[in-house]
Amino acid sequence: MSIKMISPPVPNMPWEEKPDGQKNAPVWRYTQNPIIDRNPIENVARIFNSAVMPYQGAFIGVFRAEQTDGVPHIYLGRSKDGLEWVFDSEKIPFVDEDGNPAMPVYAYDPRLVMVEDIYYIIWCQDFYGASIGLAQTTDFKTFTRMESPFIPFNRNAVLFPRRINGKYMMLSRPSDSGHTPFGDIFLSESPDMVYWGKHRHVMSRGPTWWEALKIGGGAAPIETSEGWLMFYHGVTGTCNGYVYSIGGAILDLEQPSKVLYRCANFLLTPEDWYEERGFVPNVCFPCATIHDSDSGRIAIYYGAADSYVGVAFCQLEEIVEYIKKYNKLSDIDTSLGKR
Ligand code: BMA
Repeated sequence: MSIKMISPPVPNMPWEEKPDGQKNAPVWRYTQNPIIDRNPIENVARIFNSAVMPYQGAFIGVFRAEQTDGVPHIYLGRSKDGLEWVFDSEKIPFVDEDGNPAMPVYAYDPRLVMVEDIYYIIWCQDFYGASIGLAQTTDFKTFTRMESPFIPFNRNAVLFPRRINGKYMMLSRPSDSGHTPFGDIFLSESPDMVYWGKHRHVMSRGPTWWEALKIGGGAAPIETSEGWLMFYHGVTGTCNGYVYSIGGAILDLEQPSKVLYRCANFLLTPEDWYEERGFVPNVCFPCATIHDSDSGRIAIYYGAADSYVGVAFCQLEEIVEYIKKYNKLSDIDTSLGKR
């Protein structure tokens, strides 16, 4: 392989070979999708938009669980193969720094990222308006809330898996208090995971139509020899509502507010029944990947129609080539993102 993934090998990651006759982007769905059905546990109606990662030879994840009262919270799940998941019966019991219970009012679209042996959960929560929640754990038993990185309104935050030039890096999408008919991806840095600043603009919505309305961070970027491979979501507005697709871009390794390549085509768009039909139809919403540096295999975990979790596969070299082949950048994307 000429393109390298700079991360540990995960030889037991879930995988299915590319089917014959694959057209368009080299991303293919797991044949047993969706991997999580409706009403997966008591008091939870749907699990979607969730993040997973390797842990102690198996897999662990934080799951957006829409409870039967309609309020989303985060539940922990474990899996031997990354496909069949067993969930805790209660939501994650967050505590504050003194160990006292500190539950968010609601919590949705969690991401899970390890930086220097600490696992961080990043999600959207109420902070007198929708904003970003942050917590850390080292053992998946005690989950300690941290300071909110940003004031409202903000969504779709995800951390980079390592510091860059000594700083923690977080992507996010400033928004409004509702369903946000606009939105670009921004980058913020922190020396300590408490104070966030040096904000930079990364990417604008559009120019191509599938992502014309808004874009937002998805999975934690994957470090590769070509740059940070980022799977994100892009939204188009139709006369029948928003449609969420998965896009791909490659960011500069040392200055990730600079976009090196950005694919003009979507990589995955709602096509199958569990993506087109559900609580919110036509949503493919990526939140995590599991990837193996030895084989270059990547499994993308995405929420489908705000009702299910789906998995799609791709191969590093093929996906990078596809992103480069259909690369279309604006001056705003390639600049440092500072005005
Ligand atoms: C966004 C978020 C996502 C959701 C999407 C489609 O604003 O709330 O959680 O998947 O809308 O409903």
